[in-house]
Amino acid sequence: MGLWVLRPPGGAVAAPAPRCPRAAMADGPAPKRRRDEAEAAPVGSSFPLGSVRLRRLLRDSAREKAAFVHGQVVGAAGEETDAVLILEKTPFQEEKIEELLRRHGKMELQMSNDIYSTYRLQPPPELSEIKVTVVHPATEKHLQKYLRQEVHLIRETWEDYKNITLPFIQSQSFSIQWVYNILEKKAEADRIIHENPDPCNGFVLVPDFKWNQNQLEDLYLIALIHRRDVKSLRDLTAEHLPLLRNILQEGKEAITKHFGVPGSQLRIYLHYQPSYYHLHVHFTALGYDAPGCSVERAHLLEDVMDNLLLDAQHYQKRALTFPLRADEPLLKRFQEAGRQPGLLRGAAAGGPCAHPPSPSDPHRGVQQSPVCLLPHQGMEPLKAA
Ligand code: M7G
Repeated sequence: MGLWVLRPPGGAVAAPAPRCPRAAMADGPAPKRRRDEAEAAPVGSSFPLGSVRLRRLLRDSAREKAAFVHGQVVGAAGEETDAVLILEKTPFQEEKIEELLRRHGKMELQMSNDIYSTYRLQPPPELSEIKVTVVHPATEKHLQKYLRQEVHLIRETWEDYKNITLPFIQSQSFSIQWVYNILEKKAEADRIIHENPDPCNGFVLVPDFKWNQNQLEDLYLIALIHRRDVKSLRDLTAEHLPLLRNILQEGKEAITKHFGVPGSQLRIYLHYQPSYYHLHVHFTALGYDAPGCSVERAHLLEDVMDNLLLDAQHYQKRALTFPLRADEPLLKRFQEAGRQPGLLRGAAAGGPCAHPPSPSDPHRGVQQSPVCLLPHQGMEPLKAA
């Protein structure tokens, strides 16, 4: 996958190759390189925005002031490739507000009522920046990721993980070349905020590409671990506690030092499921309602560490809940395995309440959710959006 970064990469010093003992739970071969990686543009090259043809609007958000666009890029030989463009109006910066009020262009009254009035204001170009995130060439999976869709909750037992999720992510997950580029200082080297170079218990802390670093309100950084054998929360055991401790302590210290934000104002968490299966930890400003920070996806790092202290195999025993978009292939796999009964109106998949209880999901066998309808309440499977 090609990602256009705003600044050229810094010194390309390769990090030492991690030589950790293979994690007990990190099964399966490393994901294969795919076609989209091979075709990605060299890191740091600029993107031909002007030649993009608009295919469709995947999603827009009035609240986030963002549009997710499917575009097509026409190459020199006339070949067409897909791209995802995310266009976002950037947050206000306090020190620029006065300038904006003084130097605005046209100001048009929209409505006035008693002491209330609204206007349409045209700011000078340099104060009306738009952040553009480009994914090119984009895969079908990228297009799906940003397409507005219905979302459903999955409750995944450890057995589900081994039998359904793991084989799926080994065959289909997003390329993590961008992560290796950061770890090997081939991209974003000049953005690194902190690094612990230890191959087993070290990590790199960089600003997330969702954050433009102009204001602290939406502060967002990610810690990417050096070792390459931990895909997600599911692989974590007590063996990883020193690594997690380093991320927590050094990550907080580095952010306080660089940005003046105290640890008590940081939300530090992992996603399950992540989009990218190379373990990473999210650091966001506590006051920022970051995408993916809700209870069905975010797991606070300190809670994860406590769970591992109490039981080294906690994440290889318990059931985990996560959201999936309606037409994600993983959802289909759960449905095919009869493990997403709540999606079916009626007992088409053997009945929503018919599963025997599982050791890692005490709720299984019990009526699970409000969409777990009785047979007479509706017979049609829900169609994917
Ligand atoms: P995730 O939990 O795997 O998936 O988080 P999500 O994208 O669905 O949240 C991966 C995180 O890495 C996200 O917060 C992304 O914004 C961030 N990210 C993704 N890419 C491709 C890049 C990148 O190239 N550079 C940086 N700095 N961050 C990225």
